[in-house]
Amino acid sequence: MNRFSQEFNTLNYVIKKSDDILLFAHTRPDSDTVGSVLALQEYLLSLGKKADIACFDPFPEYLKSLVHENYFEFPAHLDLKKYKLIIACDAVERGFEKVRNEFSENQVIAIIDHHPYISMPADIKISETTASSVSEMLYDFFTHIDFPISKKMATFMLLGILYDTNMFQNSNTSPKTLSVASELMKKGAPLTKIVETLFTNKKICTLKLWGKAFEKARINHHNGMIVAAITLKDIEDCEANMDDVSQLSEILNTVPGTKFSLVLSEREGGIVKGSLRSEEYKKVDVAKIAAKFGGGGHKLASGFEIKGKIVETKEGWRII
Ligand SMILES: [Mn+2]
Repeated sequence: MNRFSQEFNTLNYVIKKSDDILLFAHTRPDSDTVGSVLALQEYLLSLGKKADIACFDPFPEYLKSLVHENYFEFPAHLDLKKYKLIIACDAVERGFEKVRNEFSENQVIAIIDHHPYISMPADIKISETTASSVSEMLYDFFTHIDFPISKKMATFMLLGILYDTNMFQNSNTSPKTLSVASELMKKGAPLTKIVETLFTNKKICTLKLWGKAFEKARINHHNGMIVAAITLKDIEDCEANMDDVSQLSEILNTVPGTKFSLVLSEREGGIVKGSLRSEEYKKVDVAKIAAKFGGGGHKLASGFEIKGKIVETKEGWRII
């Protein structure tokens, strides 16, 4: 029995009763939010439902070799009132909170997330912090409702799991995560192709940007932090894009003798994003560090956003 049996039953009941359904992916979509909404969309389409996907940012370029259709719509281009059911998947407090209040009483809101402290109200709330990813939670959903998972759905869910566990290297990888991944492979999910898409197929622009970050990285021997900063100019100089920044904090966190990594990256609109990573044995709670800057996340993977821009000084970087 899954602990969400009741929520899964309710969600599936509402799905069956709704013709127009909206799926919501989080801002700066990662492969877990993408994999989740695509797997759900496949399921909904197979039931003959209309299912749109909304996101405040475009579909990630690097996933277009794996996914050839069903890209995202900007919320402003959709008539949000027409959907009977809205399902937000993964990091619902990144983007979905901006539209949450535009829905009325007679629309059903479901949220599926694995991030801690989800305070957003919803009619159906499925929140499991021990799950590796929302993709893993959806596997439970499809298994619970006894729906045969297609090769496409399996591919999307394995994509989310591999991304959120950093190829089974993060401590959110449980024995169950591995058995779910194994089941998804049995259903035809192409492990090697997904790994290539996510991790090993590195464009020269990505490597150049990483080279810049590695060259600039500094270790603070007092607190064990390894930090690097990426400016918008770095990204422009390397002809790279924001997707290329995402793996940096994971890689820096592998440097021996460090306790946690911090990657600061400038974003459009005068925002600096901080991305923090650590490992269980290093005994640092990076969610607490992120919280000091108004952010949040997991103990071993968290982030924050602050207004400003990055300036390099002799002592290190400053955000002004
Ligand atoms: Mn996730």
